[in-house]
Amino acid sequence: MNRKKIVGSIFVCMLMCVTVSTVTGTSNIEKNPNIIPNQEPNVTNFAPWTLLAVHDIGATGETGLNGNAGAEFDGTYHYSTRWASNLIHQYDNAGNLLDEFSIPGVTGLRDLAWDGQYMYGGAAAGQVFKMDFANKQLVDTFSGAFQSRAIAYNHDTDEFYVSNWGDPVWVLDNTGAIVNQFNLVTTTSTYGLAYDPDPNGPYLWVFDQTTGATSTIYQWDLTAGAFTGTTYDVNADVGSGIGIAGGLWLSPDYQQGLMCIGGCVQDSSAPGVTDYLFVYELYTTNSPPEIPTIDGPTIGIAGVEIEYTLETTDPEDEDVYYYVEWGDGDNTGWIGPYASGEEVTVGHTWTSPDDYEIRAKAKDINDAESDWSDVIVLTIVVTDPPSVPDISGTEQGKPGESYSYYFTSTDPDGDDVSYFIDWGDGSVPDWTPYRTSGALLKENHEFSEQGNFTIKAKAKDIYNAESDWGELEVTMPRNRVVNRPFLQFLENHPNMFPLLQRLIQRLGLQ
Ligand SMILES: [Ca+2]
Ligand SMILES: [Ca+2]
Ligand SMILES: [Ca+2]
Repeated sequence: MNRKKIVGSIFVCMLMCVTVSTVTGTSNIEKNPNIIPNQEPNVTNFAPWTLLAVHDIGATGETGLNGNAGAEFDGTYHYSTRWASNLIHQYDNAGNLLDEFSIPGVTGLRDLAWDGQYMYGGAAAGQVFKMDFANKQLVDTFSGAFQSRAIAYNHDTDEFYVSNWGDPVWVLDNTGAIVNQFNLVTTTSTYGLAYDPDPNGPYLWVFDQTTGATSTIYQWDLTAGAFTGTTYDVNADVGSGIGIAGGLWLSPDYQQGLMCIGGCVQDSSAPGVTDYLFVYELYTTNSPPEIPTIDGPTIGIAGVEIEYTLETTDPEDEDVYYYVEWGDGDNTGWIGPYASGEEVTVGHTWTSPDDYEIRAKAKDINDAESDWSDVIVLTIVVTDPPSVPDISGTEQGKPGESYSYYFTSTDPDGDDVSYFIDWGDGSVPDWTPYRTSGALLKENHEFSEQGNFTIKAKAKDIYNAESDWGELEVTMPRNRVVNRPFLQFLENHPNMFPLLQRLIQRLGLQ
């Protein structure tokens, strides 16, 4: 991987920035004033960090001003905060500025964190603001004996990590109460934090300004409580090469199948240079299948198999397995694999009357598992099926004429009944609406062809208990319009066309 691969015109722009920059004076850079002077961390870049995007959001870019520091991505939009103001900026995925706004009661935001609904951040002080960016409202403020410049949200534990320069990393619960803290020790200028649920971790990524590596991302192993040695120098790819760390985020939603890490490089240490948002591919992810749908009856009878259909899709289109709990202590185990999107039918038989909760989940061939589906409550009853339908009506008729037929079935439990009528002539059979047990059902039917037909009907009650088939044989002998004068001619000349006459007799036309 070529980590120096930079995209199109941005590369040209950055080259220009480098050539025009001279390191004189600062404007609104927020550099850690407490950097340990002689600390030179050993920075080792590792492949493959592929740079996916760089967006100029500073003096020469979208906002037109430097001082942009915090950063976050909510799955749809990028955000940056301007630390010495109350300004928040929203961008699309192409880095275009969409909105500039403020939230009443909030100023001086640095790094941000996103919990899937709310945005969190602090002003390098003992508060974390819980904000609704969509409605531009302050929802809550957590206060405590911590300092929140850098912030990350751990969605696995519903906790926050906050820190400020070389302070400890404080672990806050979802009310802002401190539940733990630890020291990063070797880095002393933390500006951005991001949580990484990597199964090999979990990790906390630290974006730090420590001297000699002023824009470097470090990987901290939360289980081991130590840096892993994995680092990345963003200055190698982004901006003038003299930028300093800002906010940091991590998201599986920037690009399907990828865990991406992004942030803001504050690059305002020299006139003419600017601030950047950046995004790197961190590693590939595998998403679980969608929560499966399960469809089928909510009522049934003991001892008769009931069928349900399952369906899901996998974001990577991988084959999937299903697991169904039947609510009676039985389950299907993992069944499959099936193609993503293929409808699968499974059946089960319950032995005793009760209510049963049925639910299903799915996993892909790489063991990424969905959550459980909604529950179907199945009521199992004991009931007898309706009687075999009695069928009556015209047994001899003509094709093309409509005749009435009558069906009756009685359910011993008095349950309503539905009839499944097969006319035997190739027309598509179907269940009728439910009607009172024993009530006469009248259906009109027309046989379009000549012949003998078997009308068949079965009945079911509201619990799907089915009767055997009832039958009625009918015959539709003839109804032909024929050329009478021609027949009469043949009759009058019996010896003229003997073969033809015999044939006509055979066909029953005469
Ligand atoms: Ca963050
Ligand atoms: Ca998958
Ligand atoms: Ca019944």
